[in-house]
Amino acid sequence: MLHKQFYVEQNKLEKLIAKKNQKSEFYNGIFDRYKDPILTRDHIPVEWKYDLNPETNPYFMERLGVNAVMNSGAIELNGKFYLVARVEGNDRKSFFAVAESDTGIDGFHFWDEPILLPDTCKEETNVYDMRLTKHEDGYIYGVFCSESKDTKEEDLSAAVAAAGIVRTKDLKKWERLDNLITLRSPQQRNVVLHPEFVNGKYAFYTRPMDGFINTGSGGGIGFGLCDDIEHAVIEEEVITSMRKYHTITEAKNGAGAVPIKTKRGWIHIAHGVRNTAAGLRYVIYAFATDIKNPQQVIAKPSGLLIGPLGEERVGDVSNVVFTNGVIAKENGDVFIYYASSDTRMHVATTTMDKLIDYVFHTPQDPLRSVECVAQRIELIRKNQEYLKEISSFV
Ligand code: M1P
Repeated sequence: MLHKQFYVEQNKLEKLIAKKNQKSEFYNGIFDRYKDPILTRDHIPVEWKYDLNPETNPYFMERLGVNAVMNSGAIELNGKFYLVARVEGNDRKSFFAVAESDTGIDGFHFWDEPILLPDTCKEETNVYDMRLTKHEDGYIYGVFCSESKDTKEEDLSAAVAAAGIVRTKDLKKWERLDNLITLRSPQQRNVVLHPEFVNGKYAFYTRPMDGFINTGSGGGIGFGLCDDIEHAVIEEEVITSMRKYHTITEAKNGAGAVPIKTKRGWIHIAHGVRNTAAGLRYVIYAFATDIKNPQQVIAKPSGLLIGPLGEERVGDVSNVVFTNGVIAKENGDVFIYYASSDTRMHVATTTMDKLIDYVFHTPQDPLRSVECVAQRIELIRKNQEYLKEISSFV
């Protein structure tokens, strides 16, 4: 017989999954936010955490708790929304699990079991932050951070980050390929596979780093090509989107979701990091690159697109929003999946037309306070003129 608490927990889970999500009152004309997170540790199936047998678990205790559900890759398949979520156990190890929804804003529920990746990389300790690319070669690729202990350093927490690569056709059977090798960069995180061939080659956005935490001389988002995806090696890596002093990307600049193809160029939803007295602050921003030459930045609106707001500000790693998954539907609807404070998943919705307008018509960051004020005064004066003009018609 099942413990009576099983029914309580199962009921809570079913209610949570059935709860309809609603747009919040937040407004900026660019995207909508929603009242509820879409995926949290409370969405984890009961049988992933508890031993249901009263003989071996008489107190109905959690045996394998889950701490957080965050940074999720996203993909649309046959009209359904799928997230490959980063689930972090109470033991600090992350793993991947597929959750699906019919609407993209609510109803997300996990498949029966998390993904068990082929164990081909014995030194790997942790895996996280998968980006899902529907590539024109017919496969769905998952590129993620593969983390191992840095045995060359004495510091116990020293680690090495590399880009792991898997591929699938159905999100069920996963084939592990060799980790990406970048000849010029010792470490990589936030690597994204471009969905199309570039000059007949596989193209990656990279984020070279000197160390595990510090990007050091790693100047921002890089770009490189490789011939063989099964043994991917990037010989030449160029920095296409630099970090900049006193901007949202001063400390780190990393790719986020797989870029969206639009009539004006590739739109990238990425993350920028600055340092503060309270620690690193992560925000989401957007930019566009040329359709034929996806390493060339052609538009970069000023500042952040999504910053942590309200309850999003607090969590395991506070003051963080992070994205590694966007779904752009054929009808023009866009779903930006983002995690707040390394704790829970949210969605922001917009449309392709709005995103294009935002990216190509928001002014650029002039990089100095005095010029930012001049930019704002120009807007105010134009508005004053316009208000005068329309009031003369009344
Ligand atoms: O804790 C914030 C984020 O830190 C890392 O991102 P980055 O490599 O840009 O510093 C990642 O570990 C990410 O998972 C995490 O959300």
